[in-house]
Amino acid sequence: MDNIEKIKDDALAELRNASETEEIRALSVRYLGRKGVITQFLRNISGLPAKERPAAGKRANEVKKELDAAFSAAAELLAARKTSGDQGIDVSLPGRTVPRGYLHPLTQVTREICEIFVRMGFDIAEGPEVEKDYYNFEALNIPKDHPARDMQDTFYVSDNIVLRTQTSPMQVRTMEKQPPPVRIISPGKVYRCDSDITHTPMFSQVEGLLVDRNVSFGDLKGTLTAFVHRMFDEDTKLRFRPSFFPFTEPSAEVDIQCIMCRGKGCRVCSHSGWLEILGSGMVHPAVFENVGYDTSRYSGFAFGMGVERIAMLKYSIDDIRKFFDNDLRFLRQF
Ligand code: 2U9
Repeated sequence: MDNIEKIKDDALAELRNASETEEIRALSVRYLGRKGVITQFLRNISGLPAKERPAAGKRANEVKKELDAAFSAAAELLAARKTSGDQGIDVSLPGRTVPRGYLHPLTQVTREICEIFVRMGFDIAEGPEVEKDYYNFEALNIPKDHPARDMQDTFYVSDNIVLRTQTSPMQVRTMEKQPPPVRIISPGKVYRCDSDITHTPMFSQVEGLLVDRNVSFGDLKGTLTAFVHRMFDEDTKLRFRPSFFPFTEPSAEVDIQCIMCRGKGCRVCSHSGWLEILGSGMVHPAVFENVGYDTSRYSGFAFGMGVERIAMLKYSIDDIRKFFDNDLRFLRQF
C-alpha cells in the first residue's frame, strides 16, 4: 500500500516540474501507459498475500484515475496560458474597447435633410447613377447645345449614357410611372468634371419635386422656408433671388442670412451677409409634356441642393475634400 502512495507522490512531484505539454504527455505514458508504473503495480498484485489484494487493487485504480485527472488539468492549464500569453489572464485589467463606427457626416446630413421632407409627406425615390442622356438632359429640357452637356462638364460612359449630373432623372422616371399627385425627394451621388476647394467630381444632392393641382410659387416658398428653419435656426432669414434653370420657370435661388456673422458680412459670405444654399422653381411645362402630364390641370415646384455645401456651412468646414480624405481625425468629430 505504501508503494502505491509513493508512486502517486512521485508522479505529482514530477508533474509540478513539467513546463511543456510534451513532458506531461511523457509522464502520462510512463505512469498510466500499457507498460506504465501503475500497470506494473496492478500486475504484481497477484504476488501479494490474498487478503491484501482487493484493497491494493482498489487503491491502485483510484490513484490511476487521480493521476489521469491531474495530467489532463495540467495540460489544459498550459494550453490556456499559451493562448493568453505566459502570464495567463489578468482578470483585473479593464477590457479592451472595440472601436465604434460612425455614419459619415454626409450620410448624417443627407438623412437629416430627407427626414425634414419625409415629415412633410414626401417619399424618397432613389435610382441609377449611370443614366441615359434622355433622363439626365433631354427630358429636363436641357438643350443639345447647353454647356452642362459639354465633355468638360459631364462624364460620358458612351454616346447616350452619362454619370448623372443631378438626381432629377429619378424624378422624371417617377413621373413617367405614376400620375399626379407626386411628392418625392431624391437623395444621391452625382458627378461633374470639376475639382477645387468647393467642388469634387462626385458630390451628393437632395432634389425635391411636388406636382398637384393648384401648386403655386407660394407653396414653394412656404415649403423651403419651413425646411431652412428646421435645418438651421427657426429665426434664420431667407431670400428668394430670381435665377434661371432650363427645367424650371420661373426659377429662384435661395439664400440664407450668413450663419457665421448673422448678416453683418464676413469672409464666409464674401461680405455680402448672404449664403446661397439651394436652387428652385416651378417645373417647366416642357418637362411635364415630356412625361405626359396635362399642363392645364397640374403645376409643380422643384428644388435642388448640394449636401456638401449644406454640411460645410452647418459645421464650418472650409475644404470640401476633407469629406473624401478619410482622415479619421476629421471624421471622428461628427
Ligand atoms: C424635375 C424638374 C425640375 C431641380 C432643381 C435646382 C433648381 C438647383 C442645384 C443646387 C446646387 C444643383 O447641387 S447643385 O449644384 N440645383 O439649383 N435643382 S431646381 O429641378 C427639377 C428637378 C426635377 C423633374
